[in-house]
Amino acid sequence: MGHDLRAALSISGINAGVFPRKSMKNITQEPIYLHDYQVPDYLIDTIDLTFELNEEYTRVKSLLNVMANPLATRQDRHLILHGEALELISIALNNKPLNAEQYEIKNDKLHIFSVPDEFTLEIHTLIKPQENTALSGLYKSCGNFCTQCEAHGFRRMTYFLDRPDVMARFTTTIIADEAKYPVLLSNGNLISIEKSEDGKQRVKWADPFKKPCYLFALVGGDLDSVEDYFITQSGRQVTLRIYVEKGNRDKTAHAMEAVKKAMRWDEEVFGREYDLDIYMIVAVSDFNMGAMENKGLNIFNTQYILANPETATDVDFIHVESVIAHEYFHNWTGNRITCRDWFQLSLKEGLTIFRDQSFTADTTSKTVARIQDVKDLRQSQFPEDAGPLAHPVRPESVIEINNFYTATVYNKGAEVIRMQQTILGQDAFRKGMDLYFDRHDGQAVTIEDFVKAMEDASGIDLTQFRLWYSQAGTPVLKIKDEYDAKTGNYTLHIEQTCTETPGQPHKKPFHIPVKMGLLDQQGKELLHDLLHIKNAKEVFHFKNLPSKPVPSLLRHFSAPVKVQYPYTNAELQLLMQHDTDLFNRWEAGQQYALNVMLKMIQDVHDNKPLHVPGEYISALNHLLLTMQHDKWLLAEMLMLPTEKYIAEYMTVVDVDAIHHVREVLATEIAKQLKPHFLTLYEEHHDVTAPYVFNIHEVGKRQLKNTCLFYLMLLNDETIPLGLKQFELALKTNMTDTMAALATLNNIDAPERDMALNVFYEQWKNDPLIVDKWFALQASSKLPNTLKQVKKLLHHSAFDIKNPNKVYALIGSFCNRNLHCFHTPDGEGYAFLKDCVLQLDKINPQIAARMVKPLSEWRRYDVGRQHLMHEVLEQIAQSKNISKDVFEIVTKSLKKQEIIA
Ligand code: B3K
Ligand code: ZN
Repeated sequence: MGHDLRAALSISGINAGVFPRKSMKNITQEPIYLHDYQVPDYLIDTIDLTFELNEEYTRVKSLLNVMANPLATRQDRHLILHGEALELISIALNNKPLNAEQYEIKNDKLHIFSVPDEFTLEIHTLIKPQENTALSGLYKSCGNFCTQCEAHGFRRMTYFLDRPDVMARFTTTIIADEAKYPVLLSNGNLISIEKSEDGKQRVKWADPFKKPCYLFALVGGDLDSVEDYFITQSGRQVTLRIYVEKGNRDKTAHAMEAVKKAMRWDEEVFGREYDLDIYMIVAVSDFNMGAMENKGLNIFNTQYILANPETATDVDFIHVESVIAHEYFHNWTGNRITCRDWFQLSLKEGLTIFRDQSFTADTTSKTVARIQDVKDLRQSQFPEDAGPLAHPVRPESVIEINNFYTATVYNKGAEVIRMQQTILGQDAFRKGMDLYFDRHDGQAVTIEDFVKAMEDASGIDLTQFRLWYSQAGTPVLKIKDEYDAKTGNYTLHIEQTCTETPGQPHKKPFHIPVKMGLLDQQGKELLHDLLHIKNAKEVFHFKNLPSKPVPSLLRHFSAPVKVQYPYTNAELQLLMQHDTDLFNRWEAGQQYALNVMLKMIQDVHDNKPLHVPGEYISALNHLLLTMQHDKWLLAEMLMLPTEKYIAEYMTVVDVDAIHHVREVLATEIAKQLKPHFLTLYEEHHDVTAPYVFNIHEVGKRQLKNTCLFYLMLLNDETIPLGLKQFELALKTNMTDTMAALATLNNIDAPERDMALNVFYEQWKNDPLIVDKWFALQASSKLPNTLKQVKKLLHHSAFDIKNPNKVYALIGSFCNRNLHCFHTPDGEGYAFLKDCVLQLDKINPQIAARMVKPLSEWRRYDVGRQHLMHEVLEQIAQSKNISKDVFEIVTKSLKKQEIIA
């Protein structure tokens, strides 16, 4: 969800004569440090904004009530405000215009000299939203004005103290041509609407809650809307309104239900009620991330609002719900209580991810939701933690804060909250949350304040636990055991280690909560427990066990660590079938598949013939016969670990061997279990049933489509099956359409092109579906995929200024298509370099995100290392690269040795 612009690059198209272009000299590529934090010298009590929206320029008037901060330590009397790419028209202090000697603009800062203790400041600026391609600050999307202020977008509209610990009360007046922009929105409650004879409309909003400027939002456009209401637990009626671009009203029902579901859940589970009279969501097509939690006026990427059976898949439906829940939950964890500084980002993001994960677990499938959390963490956070961009959940230094909206801050941050819940227990954790809300409502606070509330509410000492916030890297637990048949004593030896990460060569032991259980050889649970690992080495004794047990370790993934325990295949099979912890059943299956594939990769390296063990196929066979009561989980258990996850287990990533072996194994599974897959497919494929979104139906569809995936690997008489599903579902059921098309996408046959063309013709007017079409082609395993991707860059539907299109086409290829991206000739790397350099001039945030796959260069063979290193160097040496890209690239290159 994820996901502003930095200073130095010129904002494309801004008139160099009027708007100052910055020279390289002004770029501050120096890091800022957490330990340098100081309270603001001045506070802003109120801000009264007026936006006059025009086609050529937007005029912003800002009236501030400023006062010296009694807690500040600085002695001089200068007020320093942030501002970027602004044309300053005038400044007046206590109603008197300032002359040129009284202020100075330098390095994106406005210095006002010798100010009094309390004063008003009126600032007029001009901006050009229509030319803002960085999508930070005020910009235009499909003709409508909208904003994105987190982290540093507000300073691109007016001069202000753009830091989260400066919280002000906002009133906003928007003036615009009523015919063009009938909808004018901002935070808080609507105060007045005035219409004038010149066709202009003047709308005033006031937000009663103090907030940092990153939570400011403004929308001006011609939008459709749907309205509903919610009665809160205390009986207040809240108006709910979702605004969408014209013609999309029929795709908002699911989102509206999700809002109500999230509101109810937060009341029931955390006792948190909504606080304004209206809650508005606006969905826009051009957005850098998933969505933004602006107070009372969330702005969303259309991707996370628009959904109906014809246009959205099961996974889209689930994402809409969880992103809506996430942004809504921010109202308490982020808005009412915000971050003191951006180093504390995980205070709101880790906590809010934890809250949305808990919501999804409660409202869908607890096990599948957890599987998804863990897959996300392993796919994106583990590699980050193991590479040159590794940073603690609370980073200590940052060049560009927008580079820190990472899987570590978000997903590992959520795991750190989850571990506190596990250590304290549900009840004490809830008391800790209540205390946190009571103590800090209306404040900008730190991660330390959060942990302290947890400690105070529970009486549990979290001193050692705090290391999870300051030490980077994924800890590894090496676990060994022994059983004494004479005494019945069983012993677990657990050793924790954590490898070096940038700036942190040595790690102290973490406090790791390990949920575990012991099963007997028949699969019966003997006991379960929560072990606290606090030292580098720990020993746990279990008495009176009748026979050597099988340990079920790290149940429900109770800590973000890697476990190494020498399971036999028979033990893994036992866990797959009997573990009372359903997450660990899945985990055992993944471990089993991984063992099989790693052995096969070794065989490839040793030039030995590949062999798929019969017991593994039998284990899957057994699943198919016994797990049908939980179809969604069964579907998950039938899926092999991704190529990226397998790569995590290799010292030198061999992309070709990984790809080959995974294909061989999947095809063998398909061959041997074909009759089962066919039967299950037929049983669950009901073409006449209308699409319904509930967990039962999702489970059925996921299972059926997993069967289809395997059957289509057989490349034989099953192809018509996929084609038929594609044709029947095309206009009514996007889940089934995409599942079928995804299988055809990897087959080098005329049916593939035909289906892709039919799909495009059917859906070419729906941009989100065209994104699916781009993403699919970029994910194809076929050897000409890069050529195809390059061709698609010139397709009329592709637009490099639209982040969704960039993610779909370039992102899918470079991030997810390991096999095709890493061809040994380095063509994929050169392609990515060209894209990054082009994107950096348009939207540095997106460019910095795209360049990340190259940071993992040390993981590959010497040939690929050289090629990846070379393109990183070329990017680093390109003229005028943004601070965003600069930070990622220089950190990636830092240790320049090539590891053979
Ligand atoms: N808080 C925003 C992220 C803003 C990213 C700025 N580069 C979305 C979210 O996490 O809810
Ligand atoms: Zn968030």
